[in-house]
Amino acid sequence: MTQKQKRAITIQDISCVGRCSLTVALPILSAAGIETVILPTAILSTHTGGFTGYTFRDLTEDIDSVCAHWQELGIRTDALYTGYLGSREQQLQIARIFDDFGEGDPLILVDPAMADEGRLYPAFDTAFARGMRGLVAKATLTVPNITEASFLLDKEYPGEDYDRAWIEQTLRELAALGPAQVVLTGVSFEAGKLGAAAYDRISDKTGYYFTERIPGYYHGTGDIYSSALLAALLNGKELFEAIGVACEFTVGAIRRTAATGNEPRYGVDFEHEIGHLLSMLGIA
Ligand code: PXL
Repeated sequence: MTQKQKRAITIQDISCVGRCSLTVALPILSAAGIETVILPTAILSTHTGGFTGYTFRDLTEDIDSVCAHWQELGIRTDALYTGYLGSREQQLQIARIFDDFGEGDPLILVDPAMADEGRLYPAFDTAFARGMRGLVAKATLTVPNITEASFLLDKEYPGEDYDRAWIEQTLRELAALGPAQVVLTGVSFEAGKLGAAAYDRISDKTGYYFTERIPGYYHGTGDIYSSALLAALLNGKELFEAIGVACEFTVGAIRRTAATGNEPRYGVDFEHEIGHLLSMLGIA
């Protein structure tokens, strides 16, 4: 018998140009066979990294009524997935949505998309970063980069100056905030290699996956990573395998973009990697 199709609700902004947040989550999850319900939190002409003059329409006022309608319809979900959010108020709203759609114990993935390279994104302040901790506390899985982990834990950002012990301690501290599973992205212990570290609190296991490091800063790759990770988990991969699938997919998209010389602020060519993702998931 064919399995019942999985459903995910993803809550993030629409950056119309720049391949991040919903414009990557929706195609990646859909291609992986997951019915993807979207809850846009804001509409921007572009994302906020590397562009100036972008428009921003906040959709906070619409969120509660959209969810009320879904509740009337009895919508249930296998996963809730949040990324870039517009405001502190949205963090509180979304914490309530996690409760409202909590029936059946869905996987709750909170990607605390708010910072990179030691700095918060332009729209955010430390109150927002502190608020993100409250949302992470309600997650079953969180996927921060090292900068985000530092903000979540009020630790000094280590730059490149960390070791295995620091990573494993940080994974445990993040899990102690609430989520049983944690994936840290952007981890590197040797020149030319970059990857992810994962921790599962229930089994007390840690795992790593590394690929080639392609020099440069590419926008939206955190969102691509989290979306592919969720696609892998909802297709039955266990955490330590899923981190590798997401790494290979993301680096493949970066490699293609680096080869063309396209401007990194427009995001990476994940579209041509979708076939690769589906073959890694064994569904094409
Ligand atoms: O997660 C990346 C992202 C998503 N959405 C918006 C952003 C960014 C990163 O800068 O600005 C609006």
